Amino acid sequence: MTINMKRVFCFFLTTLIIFNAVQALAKIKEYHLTITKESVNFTGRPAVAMTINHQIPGPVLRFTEGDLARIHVLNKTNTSTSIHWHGLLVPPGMDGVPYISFPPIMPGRSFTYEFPIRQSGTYWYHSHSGLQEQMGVYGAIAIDPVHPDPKSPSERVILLSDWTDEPPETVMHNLRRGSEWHPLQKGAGQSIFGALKAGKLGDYFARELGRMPAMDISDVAYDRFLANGKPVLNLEAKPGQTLRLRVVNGSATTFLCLILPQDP
Ligand SMILES: [Cu+2]
Repeated sequence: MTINMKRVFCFFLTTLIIFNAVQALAKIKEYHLTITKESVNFTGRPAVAMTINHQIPGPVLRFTEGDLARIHVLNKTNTSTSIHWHGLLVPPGMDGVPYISFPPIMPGRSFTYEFPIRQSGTYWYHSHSGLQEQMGVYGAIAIDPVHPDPKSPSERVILLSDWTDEPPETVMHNLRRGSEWHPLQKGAGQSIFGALKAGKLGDYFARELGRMPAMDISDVAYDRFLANGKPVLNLEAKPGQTLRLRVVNGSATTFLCLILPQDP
C-alpha cells in the first residue's frame, strides 16, 4: 500500500467511525404504523378506505433535526404497500418507492425504515403504491430544528385532503374515458349549445380538435374536503395568542386556497 493509499484508507475509516458515532449518539425516535383496509364514513354512507393505525390521516410524526427515525410499517391489507417520506433527505433504500428504492411491503409483512433526520420543517408521508394515497394512506411530519427559537409559538398541524366514496380506480377510469361524469356530478357540464349561448363556439371547437376533455384531474367531484380527517376543524386559541400553523395539502388532485379571516 502506498502512503497516499494509506492516507485515503485512514480518511475513510475515520469518516466511517465518526458517522457511526454520530448515529449512535442520535436520539432514536421510533414509530409503529399499521396499514389496514377498513370501512369509514365521511358522508353518511360507508366506504372502503385504507387507514394508518385505524385513522385518516395517520399520526403526525414528530422529530428533531439530528434524530434517528426508526419507523416500523406493518401491512395488514391484502395488497402490497409502501410509505414514501415526501421531501425528506433519506438514503436511497429508505425512500419507499416500490421496485425502485426497495421491494414493496407485501400483505402480512412489515418493513422498518431507518434514516437520520437531516432537516427541519413540515413534510408529509404517503403510500407510493397504486392509488392508496387517495384511499387514506398519508400523514404529516413535523420536524423541529436542533436549536429551536425559544420564542417559538405553540403550533398546530393542519393536513388538508380530498375524499371520495368512489373507489379511486373508478375515478381514474372515468377521467380516462374523457366522459362528462365528473362535470355532471358538479353541475358543471359543458355543451355545444352552452358554448354557442356564451359566444365561445370557437373555443369549444378548438378544445374538441385538441381532443382535450372539458374537465381534467383537478375537477374530480369529491364528496368531502377534510382537515385532519374532519369536514370541519376548529382550532382553539386564547385571545391574542400566536399560533404557528404547519399546513400540508395532502389532496390527491385538489388545489386548495387557504384564507385567514382578518380581525373583526
Ligand atoms: Cu410524495
